[in-house]
Amino acid sequence: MKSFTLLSFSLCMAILSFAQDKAPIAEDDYYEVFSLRTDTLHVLENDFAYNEHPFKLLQVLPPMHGKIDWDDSLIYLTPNMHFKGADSLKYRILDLENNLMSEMATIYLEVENKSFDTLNTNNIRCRINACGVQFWDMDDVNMFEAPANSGVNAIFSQSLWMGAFDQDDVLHVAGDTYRWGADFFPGPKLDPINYNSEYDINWNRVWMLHQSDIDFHRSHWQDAGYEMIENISEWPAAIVPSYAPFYDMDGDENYMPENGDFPLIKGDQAIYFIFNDDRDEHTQTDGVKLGMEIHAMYYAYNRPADSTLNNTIFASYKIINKSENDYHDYYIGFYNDFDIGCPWDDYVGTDTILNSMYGYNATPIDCSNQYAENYGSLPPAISVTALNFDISSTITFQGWGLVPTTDPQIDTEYYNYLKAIWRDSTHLSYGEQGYGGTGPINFIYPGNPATGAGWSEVSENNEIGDRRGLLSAGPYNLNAGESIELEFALVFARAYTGLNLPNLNSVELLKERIAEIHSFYNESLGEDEIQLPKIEVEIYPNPFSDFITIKSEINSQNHSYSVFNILGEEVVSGTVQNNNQSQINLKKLNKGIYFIRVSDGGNFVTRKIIKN
Ligand SMILES: [Ca+2]
Ligand SMILES: [Ca+2]
Ligand SMILES: [Ca+2]
Ligand SMILES: [Ca+2]
Repeated sequence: MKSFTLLSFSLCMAILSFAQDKAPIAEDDYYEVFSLRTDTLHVLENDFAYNEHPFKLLQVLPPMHGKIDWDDSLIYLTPNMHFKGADSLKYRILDLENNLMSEMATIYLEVENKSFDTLNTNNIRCRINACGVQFWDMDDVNMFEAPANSGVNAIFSQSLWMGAFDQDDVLHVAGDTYRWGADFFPGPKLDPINYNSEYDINWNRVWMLHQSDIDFHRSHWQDAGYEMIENISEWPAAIVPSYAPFYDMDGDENYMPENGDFPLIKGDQAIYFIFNDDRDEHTQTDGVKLGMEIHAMYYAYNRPADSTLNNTIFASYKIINKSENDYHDYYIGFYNDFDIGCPWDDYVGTDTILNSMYGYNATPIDCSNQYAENYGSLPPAISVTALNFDISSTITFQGWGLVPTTDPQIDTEYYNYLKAIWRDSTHLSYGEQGYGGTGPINFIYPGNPATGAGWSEVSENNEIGDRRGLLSAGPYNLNAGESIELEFALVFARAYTGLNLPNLNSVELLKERIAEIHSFYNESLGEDEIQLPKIEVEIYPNPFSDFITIKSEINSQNHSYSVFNILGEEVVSGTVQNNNQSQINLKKLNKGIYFIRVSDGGNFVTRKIIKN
């Protein structure tokens, strides 16, 4: 937090003598503040009243994105959880002797906030939030922009739902929609004694990394003067190793990036965060807490030549049961508010073969709307595609209309929807809009809208409108301490050609792309495993006293070694003469920690060594 005087005080002093009944002067102020942190604003320090009259705060108008409290001389400001950027508040002061008040002064704020960041490495640009509700700012603006920088969005929001029975058959439910209430909170599940404002500030955070940031760290961590970026030095594994995946270069099971350890991410760019359903009571579903901690990563590939990968966002959710309960009939759902540009003319569907629920425009030309940019004559389609699990049900419900098919109000209704059961406990059924149809079914609109085969919104000629949907998986058993990892993709397709109506051409292209994403995912399983140098080296003894031996199978003219101190300065180097086993004299080094790098001219390995 910084503040400075905008107008010279001495100039004001010069005109003091003319002013028996002049109003006091409140000068503008400037502060850098931080989301959720309460700062004291000493705004009167650059203000004055004439003739050294005493003065006090008279009126304070709050900022757009924060809460305030104030007394005669100080303002206490707490910026909102989800806002970042410029904001301002206003105040005036009162001369306590002549009772005149000042003009309004402005306090300009720059609000810093690490609770969200943007995936922007390919044709989709989206906002990722630490609290678990994705793509919108919890206020009015959403970002799942496709194509990137077009100003047009394909999804409004996404959030996690879950429900299960414990060993005593008590139902536990968590689920967010639009943050009217909240069931999920940023941060790990801890002993409640640790849930305080400091925890809230520290964990209201995401970590964004490019693979290139990590590559840079891997090749420069030993360089003198190297300063690693904050998201590498403060990767959550630095707090608790199990909080985030990392490569343990020195094998000590702790995340020490200064020793060459590095974060493990998927894709070319990733945003990582931790959230839980334990921090507070559930005010969205009113459900009983499950005690889950979720480690989530959204990631993307920058592949301009591959229009499928370049139009896909991936997500990975590792859900850890940190409670003492053994859960059964555990269902997990992803709630998606598809908004294909203009939200008032959309449809949804399910493709059970492709493990996907998708949204598409009901009409060949996207509607226009004062709030949202539209896609015009070539509306796209977008899916949520389960990658490493089978979907067990899909359903859509509305904010209005036939009561049993509207938004859930209480925990049992959220749990019903996770199992494709309406609010009144009747099951989703085949035909019309899935209520009162011809027999129970687990998936809504599984027909093909492009060909007209089966049950779809096109076959029913449904009224167009705003659509959202829930894609669920289960039932699972999840005992205390166990975890489950679910991965899905958000696949986007906008067809520019085709034999059908443009909106349905996009559905067909979407299905082709989903199939490609399934192949990519299945083929690349394991391929994302970190590519470590392929040279095998043994270095011993370690700790050592005077000599160390390098043993390897390298047959190269350029087989060399370098020894670095903990400041990254090279202290010894040379070529390895005998390729199989070479003893190096390190008598001249002081006792302490060093790193030895052995290279074959291309690859290298680095090991920590200790001189006793
Ligand atoms: Ca001031
Ligand atoms: Ca380590
Ligand atoms: Ca639309
Ligand atoms: Ca919608």
